[in-house]
Amino acid sequence: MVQLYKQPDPSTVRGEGTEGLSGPGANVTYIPLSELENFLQIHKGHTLALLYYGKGFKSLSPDLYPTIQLDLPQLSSPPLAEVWTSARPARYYQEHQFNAAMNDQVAFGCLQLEESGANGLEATAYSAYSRILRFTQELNYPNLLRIWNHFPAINLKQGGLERYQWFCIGRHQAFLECQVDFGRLLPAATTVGTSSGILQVHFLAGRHKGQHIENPRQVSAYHYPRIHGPRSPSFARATLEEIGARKRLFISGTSSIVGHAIQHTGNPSEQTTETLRNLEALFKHAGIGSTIGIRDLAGEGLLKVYIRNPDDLETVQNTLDTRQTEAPCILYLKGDLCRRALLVEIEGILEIL
Ligand code: 3EB
Repeated sequence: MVQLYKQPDPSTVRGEGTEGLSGPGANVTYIPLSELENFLQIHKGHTLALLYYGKGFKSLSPDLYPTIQLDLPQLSSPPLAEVWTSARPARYYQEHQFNAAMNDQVAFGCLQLEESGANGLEATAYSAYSRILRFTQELNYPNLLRIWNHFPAINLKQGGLERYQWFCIGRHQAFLECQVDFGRLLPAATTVGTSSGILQVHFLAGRHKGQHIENPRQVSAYHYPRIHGPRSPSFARATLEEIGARKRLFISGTSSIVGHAIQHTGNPSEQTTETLRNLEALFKHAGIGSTIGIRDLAGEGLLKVYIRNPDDLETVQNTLDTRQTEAPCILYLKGDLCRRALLVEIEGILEIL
């Protein structure tokens, strides 16, 4: 059985935010809500973004930095928040529906857009991506490293297509206009449906290049055949960031898809195991780890596990063998995955030492 390894004592990554402790670029950690206020105090002026998962949080921040509340209910406890910080002091940027925080190496940005007009989600996704691409060019963070997309009713059919497919069309069009080869352009991503809200897109971009990696067990998403939608999903399976001595792998939402077909319909345990096989193949292909399990990878990581049906939580946890992990390193979230038959999806950030 593949076991997910444990994150080292978080106190070692909660220091004063010096480069030695927390690395260049951006740092990310999950913090129990009970410790959040203190953590934000310590990182005053160095916070890049704050993410809440679920509903009804009272924001602690003065909203200088992107604060994002995603209606992806947490299935495990204690409830956690996700905080991105910077060793160097952060600068902040704001325009209509768009917040960003940056240092001299990376920018973390967030767009929150109401769907409007006849084309709704397609046009809104196009607008979001056009603005992100313009922002990253103009402020000189031209390399996208990681993107997350969230919107409600992702599997709902509207005008002959599912909303996810409309989203893919708008996103694809914006990337197409860059006139850059998709294999070099597209970063790791996640697209998971929320229970409520508007279109929320957040991203990390850098002055340094990321290396985008595909999975030999899976057809590249940007080459998916048209049976999955008129425009293919625009993302890489992973992006490897190298900044100074730091190496970090941003792993896209990964699920029980081999080739381009879903495996194990209706079986959450098998889907989880298939997902782990995909992750192992990805790691091997990226030259980190091999046939060994995730837990054997040196370093530390953060994982998000999205589950469609909360009743599957225990099954998924048992299959991952993480029930004993008293980890603030795994967030279990209820989310709607972009194809109806998908029951579980795993994404992660692995620090490679
Ligand atoms: C898949 O492999 C599963 O459209 O941004 C995973 C990660 C998935 C990102 C996206 C979709 C996306 O096709 C779905």
